[in-house]
Amino acid sequence: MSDEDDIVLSELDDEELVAQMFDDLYDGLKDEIMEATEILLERGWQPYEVLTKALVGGMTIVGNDFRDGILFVPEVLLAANAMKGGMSILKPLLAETGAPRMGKMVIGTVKGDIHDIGKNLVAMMMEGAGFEIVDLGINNPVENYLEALEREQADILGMSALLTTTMPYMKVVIDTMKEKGIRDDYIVLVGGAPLNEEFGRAIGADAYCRDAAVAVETAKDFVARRHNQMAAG
Ligand code: B1M
Repeated sequence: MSDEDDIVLSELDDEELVAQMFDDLYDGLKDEIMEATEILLERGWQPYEVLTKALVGGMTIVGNDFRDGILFVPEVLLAANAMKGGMSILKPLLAETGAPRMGKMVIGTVKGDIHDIGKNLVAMMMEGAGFEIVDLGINNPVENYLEALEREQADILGMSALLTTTMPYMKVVIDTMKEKGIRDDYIVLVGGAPLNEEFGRAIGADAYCRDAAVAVETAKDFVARRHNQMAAG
């Protein structure tokens, strides 16, 4: 039996428990994360505190190591899955307490493209960082994006493309938004392996995001800027 097996989560003090949750998230241990989430709530932690201090805190470490090439896709998917376990407990409570949300993002892979692993990772990491996600799945024509942005009153549009043949479709979506006079109502973030910053600029996106961690940081930056602009104006 390893030392890990001997740890009784309920016997740890708050600080130790949060540190243990960081480790357990990193190792993708969903049951442990769910148990620890329940324990913190029983101890009187607010759902939003558990989300930000324990789950998002742990996921930030995962995101950084993913960005730096220390963790790889399978591990990140496991960590994201463990996080989802904790989130499933917090979600109804957060809705009740009306905790502040970071913003809402509509995300989908563009028309003609069925790659969704990267998009799913972005969605999970964004959710972990406190964003509300509306996932449109794969193979989305422009109408899907526009309809969802309006219906959901979203703040951010995220588009993913993995093929050189489908990435130009992102420009079709942005150009249509311009034609309809709604382009500046949304923060538009794009990503996918064949893209780069120059492409993002050329098609009129607000930013190209190299990976899921960058997507989270970029979204946070843009939302903060928006809030500041609104406060100033
Ligand atoms: Co395909 N595929 N594939 N494929 N596939 C690639 C993309 C390819 C580069 C492989 C190769 O030839 N070396 C190549 C594209 C070549 C090109 O266009 N220049 C290719 C091809 C050709 C094809 C088919 C055409 C093959 C065929 O049928 N002849 C076909 C296309 C089908 C279609 O879409 N219409 C096809 C099909 C498939 C599978 C179905 C088998 C499978 C997809 C399964 C799935 O997604 N459910 C698949 C896979 C797995 C790949 C590779 C091997 C891996 C992609 C992946 O999941 N990476 C890929 C080769 C490669 O990229 N090395 C390849 C892991 C993922 C975590 O990374 O998606 O880059 P990524 O996401 C990152 C970032 O890019 C960023 O964050 C993510 C996380 O860090 N990001 C965003 C992504 N989206 C974002 C959105 C954002 C922000 C950031 O919004 C804000």
